Amino acid sequence: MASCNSFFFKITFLFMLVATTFFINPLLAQQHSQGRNFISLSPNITESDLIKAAANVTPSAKQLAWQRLETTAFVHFGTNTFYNQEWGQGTENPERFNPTLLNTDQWAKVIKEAGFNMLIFTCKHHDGLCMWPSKFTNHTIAASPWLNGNGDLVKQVAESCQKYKLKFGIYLSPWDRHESSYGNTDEYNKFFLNQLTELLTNYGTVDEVWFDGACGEGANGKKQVYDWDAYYALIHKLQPNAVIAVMGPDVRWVGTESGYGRETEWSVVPYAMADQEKIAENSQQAVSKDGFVPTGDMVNMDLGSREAIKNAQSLIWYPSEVDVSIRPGWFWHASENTSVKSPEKLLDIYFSSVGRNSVLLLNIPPDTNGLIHEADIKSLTAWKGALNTIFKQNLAKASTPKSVINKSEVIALTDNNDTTYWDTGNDTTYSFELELEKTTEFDILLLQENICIGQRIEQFNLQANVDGGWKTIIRGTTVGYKRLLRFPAVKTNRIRFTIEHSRLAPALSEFGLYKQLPVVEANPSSASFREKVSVTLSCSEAKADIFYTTDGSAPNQKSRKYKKPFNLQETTKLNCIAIRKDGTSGFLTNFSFQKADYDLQLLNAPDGKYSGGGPFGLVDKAKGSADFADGRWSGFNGTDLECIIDLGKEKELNHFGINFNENTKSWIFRPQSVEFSVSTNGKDFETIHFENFENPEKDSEQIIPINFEHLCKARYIKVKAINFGLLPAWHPGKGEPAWLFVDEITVE
Ligand code: FUL
Repeated sequence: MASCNSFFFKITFLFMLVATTFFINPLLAQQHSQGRNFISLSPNITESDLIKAAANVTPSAKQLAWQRLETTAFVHFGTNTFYNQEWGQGTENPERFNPTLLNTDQWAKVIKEAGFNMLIFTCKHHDGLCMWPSKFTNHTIAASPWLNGNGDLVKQVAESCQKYKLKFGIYLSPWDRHESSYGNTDEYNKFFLNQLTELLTNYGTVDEVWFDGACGEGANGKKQVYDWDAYYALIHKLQPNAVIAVMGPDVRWVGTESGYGRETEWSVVPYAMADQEKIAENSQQAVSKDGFVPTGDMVNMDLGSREAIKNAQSLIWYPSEVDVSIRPGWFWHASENTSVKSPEKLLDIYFSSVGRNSVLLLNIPPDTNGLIHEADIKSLTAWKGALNTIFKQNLAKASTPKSVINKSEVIALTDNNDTTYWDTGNDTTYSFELELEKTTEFDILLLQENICIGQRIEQFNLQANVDGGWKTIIRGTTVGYKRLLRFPAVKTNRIRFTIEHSRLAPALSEFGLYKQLPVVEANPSSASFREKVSVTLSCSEAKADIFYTTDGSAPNQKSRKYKKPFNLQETTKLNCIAIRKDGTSGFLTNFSFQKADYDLQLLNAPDGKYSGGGPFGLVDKAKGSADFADGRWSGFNGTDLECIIDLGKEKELNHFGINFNENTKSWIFRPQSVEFSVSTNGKDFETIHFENFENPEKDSEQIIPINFEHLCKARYIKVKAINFGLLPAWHPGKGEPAWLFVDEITVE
């Protein structure tokens, strides 16, 4: 077993060797005086010396402390909260800022209990209203009714952080849409430095300063040139241990605001990556929903591979931070109370941020009362509970070394200490075998490198001995501070871990095997039915029991236990949970089943991918949402909708309606026309409504509702919507067939 300190000499020596070929840039050496996080390279450097140099770039002490925080919280709160907007104009009236129940202890408590280690507060967003009574402008909360203008919100947040043992960070937007000096470069820089000085001197220790890249026009229409070097120098002087993030030298913006980092994430990158201009250009990219979408420079997929650093003039330790909001927006909006990210989504984000060598910065915005909303707390609590359950016990802990490593190295690898590690020395084979305490099922691999030494692992794999043979379970690239990988569950008592490629000898500090939460699945997972539907439940873990309710309440061990398939005869919200013998449980999962009031015959079936829950989905009273993939919409690819509803008997009717979903970027267009006709015998139909649609001339995303009144008596209603046809000339998919998306036909 080796430790960070005992290795210090080895590393110092290596560094001295490296330093004969490379030299330290004096300016940056000063900026990063606490670690060897910057190396300047000679232009004639050989490839192998370059790799050695890269392997020896290490985090500064403050970068290391920051990385170990793993999860940090953002709190966006200010004028925008009260104006129900994301970006203020700078003209907002401070009178509107009045959070009557504001309680920063509640923020800190919620954030601490959800496992976060730091809180970063938006002291001033782009609108310019300061959340502290700055002496350098009148545009502050002193001009608001909150606490009769005597409040200092930054002070309250800093004190609550101290009380709940959270580190404290500040967000101060350089872009200020209110301040009249903005755009008069020198004058505004002085103003900004004055504000920074207030924040860095009056509120105790500041651990992170978060600068955004936005640099828009000021109130006077001029563009400001920020004096970053002066800002950094001031921070170094007043709060030397604070990391400067995003538009700063210590912490790199991952490149998207989706919550998903790169699979291959290097903390050692060419120094050009720290170029503020490039960060600024890209930091206002559109939010991507599904993962990492690279769009250039800072947001390239590959920032630190051998290829990416090949022509670097200098290398820097510049680790990634993944910022994302728990809601669609950064500020609180009542309309988003129903779109708070689910605990499952937060867990996925955790695996894709912390588990990809990044620190997670999750935004949790308080509401207009000044409190974190219960919807966010509910999701955070379930997420934290899931993390506690999953990572409670390392299943590799009590294993026996079978080759290469010894017992004390197994202990080092499973002691939850990122500085004790498997010292591979000068070996070129980095592979070990372990016999697990017993035959075990696992589906998560956790790896950590001792980054005090550098980031070195380039490729690895995990194998399991199954049925007497070795089977590769998972292969990955970088590890860095922490890497988490999920894979289909495997059952074995023998595993082999191999580092296939590494820059110099790797220093693996943690190796863990874990099990994901049990998941309940329903077949069908949703349906619209006429008489009844038979539902089969299954669980990803054979030994866990499934409990369910049909009355909307949350199931627990006292609820009905699933034994065999059952029928549902009414519209039902089926809530399920899997509970293990030890009492730990998976997430609550819900499935919905809708009973349709009428028979419906579809003359033309929708596409299998968008069947809308079956034909009855069109009349099941469950309207499709704005999300065309929510399972409720029936999608017709190039074809028309034509259906006949049978009410069972003749009825007096007066209201009819139908909704279309238009999402032209996804090739979904409104119909050319829609026609309703009625009949008493199912043969002779009379048209009661016909409507043509204008062609869209640009991209559009909307639900198009058609409603009309017509008094009549009928048993059968025929609805026909003619597909848009081929995509128009302005569309990237021009000439291809359009989709027609329909949900909920109403007849009353
Ligand atoms: C962005 C800002 O424009 C957003 O409003 C938010 O503060 C986010 C964290 O950074 O660039």
